[in-house]
Amino acid sequence: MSEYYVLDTSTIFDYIQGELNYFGEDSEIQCNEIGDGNLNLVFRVVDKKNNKSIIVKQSLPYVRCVGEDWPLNINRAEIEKNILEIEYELTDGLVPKIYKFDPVMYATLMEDLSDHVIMRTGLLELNQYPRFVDQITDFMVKTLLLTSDVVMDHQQKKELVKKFINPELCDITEALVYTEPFYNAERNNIDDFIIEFMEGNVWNDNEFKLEVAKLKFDFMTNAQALLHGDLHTGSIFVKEDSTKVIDPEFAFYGPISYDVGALIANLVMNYISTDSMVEDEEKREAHKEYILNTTREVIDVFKEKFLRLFDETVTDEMAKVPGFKEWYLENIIIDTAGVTGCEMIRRTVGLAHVKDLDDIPELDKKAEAKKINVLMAKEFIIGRKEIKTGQDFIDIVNKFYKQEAIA
Ligand code: SR1
Ligand code: MG
Repeated sequence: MSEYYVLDTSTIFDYIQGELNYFGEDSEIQCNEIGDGNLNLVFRVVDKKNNKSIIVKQSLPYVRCVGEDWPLNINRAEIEKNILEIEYELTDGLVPKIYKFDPVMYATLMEDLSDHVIMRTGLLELNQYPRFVDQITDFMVKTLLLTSDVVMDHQQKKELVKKFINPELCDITEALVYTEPFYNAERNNIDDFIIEFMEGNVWNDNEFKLEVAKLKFDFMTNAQALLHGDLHTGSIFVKEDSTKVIDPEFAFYGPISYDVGALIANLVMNYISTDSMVEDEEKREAHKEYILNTTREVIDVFKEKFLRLFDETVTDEMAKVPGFKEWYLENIIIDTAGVTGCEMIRRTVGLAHVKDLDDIPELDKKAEAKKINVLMAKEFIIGRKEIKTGQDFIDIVNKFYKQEAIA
């Protein structure tokens, strides 16, 4: 291709054949646009006869969920391709395999993972994933620790910092996660029932906002490791025995806590949603218990593997000083609690919400769930210095479910 154009279901088959000649002459093709994210087009093309399929992801020159009024650098497709290759290597395939990247069309042709489901959807259907904790902690520990100054040659690491400078996507996070939800910003997506509550509990609480400001500046200035940058349950594909992480277009060198905290927040929001939405008591309590155990284990197994891999791979002389690795990890967990809170608040009142909370059908229950979500988020942020273990995370969740409903 010599010029960029926006793909659609009528052009996608010829495009794939032109790039890869992927399908045979006898194929029976079905094409669908399956993207439900906020930014890009995603096509799934299947040859039903020969049981063969492929995914094509193309960047648009604007934010898909808003439209052409919000232009966005299409080069994010190349950042995503570059990081997927690194993550594939580091994690032995916990991300999709890339077949080809097209720098003119800003399109990536890659492995189809449709035998998996998006984790957010799977959790909302009350499914459980027995290999998830082991695989996602492997993903996080390997991608994060192995790209940090603890392990990498410092000059090579700085080359990666340069390569993965991602100003436009970081700007989105700085605005949508760390700024706009903390005042009555125009771009916020706020239910009427929560405006007064936000004024009373967040927007006028300067002591609390000071803690958020500290976390924001950590996000902007702490080039600790090569992050995924958007590791919520909508960026993870799962099935019974497999976990695959997708969509790392927000990747850049930032604080490790940003990836871990995004994941924990989305697990916690699923817990809150389950409590409000699932009527069958047995199913509801079983799923809530599964989510709490998963949350606890993600933190504890992450810590355990982090310390082990640290010992096996550390190269920096000063990082070998006794006590350093425990100090380093303790700060990551503290900030993980802070990020957990920020992600929970932005998914309640910021521009981009989550189905877990928005799909609660009864208005009263939705309002109560969103208020609990905000108050719990505040606890994660304000109390973060005391949060050191998986149990500390779930103690905060439990605290809210032992008290009476919030008016
Ligand atoms: C305009 S982009 C909104 C959100 O979608 C992405 O998945 C990121 O989470 C971003 O904050
Ligand atoms: Mg995404």
